[in-house]
Amino acid sequence: MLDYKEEGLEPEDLKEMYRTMHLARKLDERMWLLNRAGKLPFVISCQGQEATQVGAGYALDRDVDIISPYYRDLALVTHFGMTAEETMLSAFAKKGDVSSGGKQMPSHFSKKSCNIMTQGSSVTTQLLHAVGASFKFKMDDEKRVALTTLGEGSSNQGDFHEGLNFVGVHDLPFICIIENNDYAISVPRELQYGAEKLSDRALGYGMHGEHIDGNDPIAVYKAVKEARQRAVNGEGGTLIEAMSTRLTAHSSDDDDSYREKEERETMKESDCLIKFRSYILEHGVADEAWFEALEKEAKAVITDATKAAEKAPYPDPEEALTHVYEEVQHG
Ligand SMILES: Cc1ncc(C[n+]2csc(CCOP(=O)(O)OP(=O)(O)O)c2C)c(N)n1
Repeated sequence: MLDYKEEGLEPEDLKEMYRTMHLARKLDERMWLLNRAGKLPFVISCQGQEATQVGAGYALDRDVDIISPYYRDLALVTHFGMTAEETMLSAFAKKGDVSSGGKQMPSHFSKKSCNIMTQGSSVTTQLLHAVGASFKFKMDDEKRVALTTLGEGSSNQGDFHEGLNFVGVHDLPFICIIENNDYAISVPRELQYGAEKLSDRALGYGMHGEHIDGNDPIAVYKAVKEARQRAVNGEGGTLIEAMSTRLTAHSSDDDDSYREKEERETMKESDCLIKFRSYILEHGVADEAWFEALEKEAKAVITDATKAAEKAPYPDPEEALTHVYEEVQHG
């Protein structure tokens, strides 16, 4: 892992980053348990990708920048202000769900007040939304950036190439992170693309490209901070390929049998949460007691959130068409 001091980070920054990564991991684990208990219909995980997500979020300015995430970005949206209760309300498809009032699939995050853009289920469409936002920022001469994320499989969609070409032509304040976790559902990366590194594509779009260790939150923080600086300086977009490890199967509807047992065992060694915990201990940033207190705090927050979401009402059938089409005033 990179040296946090060299990147201008303080011990308190590392603790805040770890706290968000940990909360997202524990929320995710709780949702899988609830799924297996038959209480939640569907879960799709951030587990293993928290370092990329929190490192990136931490380098942005939450007050002005916009994120256009994908379904695996629970840690990123948690950093941007999605609460544990809001995550649970969405997972239980309840009326109080901030993203869609319980009408979208879970993990289709959005929260306008926190600059989290809405998303559809077709992969890579979120990239175009971020391109549009960054085009607006440029036209209005605003010092803001739009950041989007996606999996490496999604980087083969037409939307990806069209969107990044547009960014390159107009030098937009835009950052794209490919969270490369090696699989698209169960398809390994050698069957998804012929390139050695997806970040090399940046050259063809006329923008800066970087290939980084996505399991190191400090490396991701550095890459995104520099990308943000270039963007607000008017130097255009950045394509970052963050090599990550997806610790779960694609979703609660899939199994992990496409991976060899050996691979499943070794991937635990690259678990970003465990690695970051060791780093924090080794650098004397926090002690065991701090981690224990954090564990208790997260457990209490998640239990309260789960209870509140379980008790909350479902949307009324009459609401099926609200927030879907523009509401027209008659008469
Ligand atoms: C346009 C489109 N095609 C196919 C799907 C079905 N689908 C959902 S997720 C997914 C795999 C995406 O893999 P990747 O982009 O690598 O992300 P990961 O889930 O591995 O993080 C597919 C094919 C979809 N949602 N949208």
